[in-house]
Amino acid sequence: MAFGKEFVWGVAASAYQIEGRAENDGKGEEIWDIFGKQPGKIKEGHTAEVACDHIHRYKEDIALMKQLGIRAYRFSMDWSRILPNGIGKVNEQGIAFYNDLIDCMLENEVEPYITLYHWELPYALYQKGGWLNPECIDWFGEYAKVVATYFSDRVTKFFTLNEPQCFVGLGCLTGEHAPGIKLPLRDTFEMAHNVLRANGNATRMLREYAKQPIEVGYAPTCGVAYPASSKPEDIEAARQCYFSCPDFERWTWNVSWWSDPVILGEYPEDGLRKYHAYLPKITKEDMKLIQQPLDFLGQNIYNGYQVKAGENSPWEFVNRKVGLSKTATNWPVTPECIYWGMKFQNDRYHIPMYVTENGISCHDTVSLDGEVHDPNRIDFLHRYLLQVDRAIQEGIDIRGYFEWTLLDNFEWNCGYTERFGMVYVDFETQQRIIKDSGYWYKDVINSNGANLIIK
Ligand code: GCO
Repeated sequence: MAFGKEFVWGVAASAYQIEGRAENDGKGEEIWDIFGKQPGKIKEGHTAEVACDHIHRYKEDIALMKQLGIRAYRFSMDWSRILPNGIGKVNEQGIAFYNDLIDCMLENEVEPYITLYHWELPYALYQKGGWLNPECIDWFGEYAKVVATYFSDRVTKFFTLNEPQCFVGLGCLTGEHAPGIKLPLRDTFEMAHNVLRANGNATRMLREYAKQPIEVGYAPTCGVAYPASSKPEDIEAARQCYFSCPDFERWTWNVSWWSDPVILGEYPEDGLRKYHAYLPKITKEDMKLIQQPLDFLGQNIYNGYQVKAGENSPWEFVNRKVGLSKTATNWPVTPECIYWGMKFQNDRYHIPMYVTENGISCHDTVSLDGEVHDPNRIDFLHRYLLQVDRAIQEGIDIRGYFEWTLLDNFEWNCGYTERFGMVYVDFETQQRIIKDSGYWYKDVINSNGANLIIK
């Protein structure tokens, strides 16, 4: 196995999905609170009022990480817990919670990786137009300044945004996620441009107000186009498809539109042509603000789709083989996609990377023996990690792997109907039960991947 001794073995989670509320915690409302109150938006009417009660149980949860030998925790801070109105007055209770959480991690030798924004938009800012209001550039910068001011004395790794593809696309183009609106196409492109500028400003503010040298990255996602064969023409077809700009109805499911400006300093040519009629004014100053240097790029990779060189087109989609393994969320199990995704990203951006999310929802249950046996999750992670190792063996600079996720939690509009955790949560009692995959991941970490070798 090629995992170096510095390789980071972590888990990822997000504030809204696990924290819940505490009495008079001073936290402001956010878009998911309001969205969840609308009938039919969240499966079975579930809400995140309690979630995993992490706000009260974080010491127990960090102790679980320690027990499993987990070395790093990519978690998000809830913007509305720190700045209840999004800007202005800081909520001291929110600061105290995250101070305690970080101190608890450090005491348990778990390195904190902070994500500033994992979809927790303060409702007060949404009422001012949210990401569609260009003032979001200053709002996000102010929030980043507060986080750097209070936490960068102990935290040196930061991610700015999690998956703009989702919070712009699902939130404001198709409306399946909060705030659940369907904006005119033109507005979604303006929003995306604001988001990228806000990302640049937050990156700049983190660095300016950090108490010590820090590293900053960002964590986009997307399904991965990967080749149907090892033929060079199929590989090139997959690469082209992966970085292409999709048609309008699903345009945000896009790799290059969200990463080229940040890393290469310009929007992809084919997107500028295709989306021309819907684009906002884009200035040189905008592009300079967007292209703040990053120390690493995160990638949330779950699955992909096969393409081959087309007869009369650059690529053709290849039908999935009949009976392909699926997860409980009905996502395909496509381990090769993580190799090809990291390879293609490396070839284009030449930047250190982390797998910032990878995991699987399974039909987990507590068996008669009181344990939670999840062989499908173990097999899934094993196959994907072998592909991560394959990429590292080819010299791709992958710094670490954050498994999604430690605890079964609030899976957005699916509520608690999906279980992604390595630790089972009984949502009636909040009891945690480490699943077989949690103990397996402990062996992966302890052996630095040596136990992945198939004898
Ligand atoms: C995402 C989000 C996570 C999800 C996880 C499982 O990638 O959609 O970052 O919050 O819960 O990916 O869907």
